Amino acid sequence: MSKVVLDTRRTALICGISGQDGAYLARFFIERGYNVVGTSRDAQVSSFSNLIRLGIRDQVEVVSMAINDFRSVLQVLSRWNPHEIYNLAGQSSVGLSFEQPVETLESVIIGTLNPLEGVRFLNKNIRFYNAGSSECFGEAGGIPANEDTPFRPRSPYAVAKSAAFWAVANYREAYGLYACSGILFNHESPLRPERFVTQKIVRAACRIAAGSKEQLFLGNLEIQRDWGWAPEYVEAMWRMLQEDDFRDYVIATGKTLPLKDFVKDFVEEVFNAVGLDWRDYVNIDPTLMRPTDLAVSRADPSKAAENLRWKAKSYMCDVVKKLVAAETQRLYDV
Ligand code: GDR
Repeated sequence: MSKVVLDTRRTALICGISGQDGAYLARFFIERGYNVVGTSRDAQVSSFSNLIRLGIRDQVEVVSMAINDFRSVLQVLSRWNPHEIYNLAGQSSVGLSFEQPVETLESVIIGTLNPLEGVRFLNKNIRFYNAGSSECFGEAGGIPANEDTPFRPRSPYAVAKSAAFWAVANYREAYGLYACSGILFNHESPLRPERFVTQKIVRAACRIAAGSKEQLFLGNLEIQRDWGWAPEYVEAMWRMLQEDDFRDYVIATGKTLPLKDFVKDFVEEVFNAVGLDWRDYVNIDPTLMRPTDLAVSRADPSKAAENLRWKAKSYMCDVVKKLVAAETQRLYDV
């Protein structure tokens, strides 16, 4: 007689598992014994290269879900009945949002409302994490932004993320949902595509060091960012959902220095790490500049340290070292 084995593990549903954060979050949960279900718009054609790179593809159940289609969201929630949902889906490039504003607003705003509605409709005890963004703060005048800093979004992406943030806050207040947003500052890893500036710089510098004759074209170098290490940041997401008091948190290193941490400093660190002088290879291409950009992005993550007991361990220099080491290894492996 066959025995029915009940799976008593907690189930985490990761919406948007193909991206950098989805992959690291999946690995974090697997290490903690969770049952991990990940969604992608069409799971049959997705390559899930990030899950493969982390060696966890076969430990994750992947399912198709179009997050901007309520029926699709409802079906997945009913079928898998997750304890925790992490909404990391939606268009995530600020630069691309200027070219695709409608897709950005739809995928982020409708893509947040649909799972919120699904939770409200099916099971209000499901805990819901939403990926917020430091872009919502806009230009905060050089003052480190915290949870009380007003939003002044300056891109279609930031407008969308701000609306999604307030939708989450409203569902928490109006319907008592266990829902919150992490307002994450930039967090990097080798899993990022070259669309983002850190991997664009690292991959080009490593190729040049390996003999490529190319030049690197960048937009605005006079931009300051708070750069952290993505694998550390996914733990903060999880910690937020383990709290009884549901609230939103700024997640960042908080360590930007007034005269450091600009794109040009990042470029210099990377080229130094591979033994090259960046001035010989980097050119400015004005077409890569955004119609509006944030010159300075500084964070005050002290609430996360206090309440979540979470602190970033890697700062910009550590991030550069790890990215260069990973890319050098990758080039060596291929
Ligand atoms: P960002 O990341 O917009 O901060 O959003 P990105 O790496 O795209 O840009 C960082 C800064 O570098 C400047 N820059 C360039 N950017 C790109 N992509 N390519 C270039 O050639 C280039 N040259 C200069 C940009 O103008 C920008 O100021 C990231 C994303 O992960 C979001 O999803 C997330 O919400 C925020 O971080 C916090």
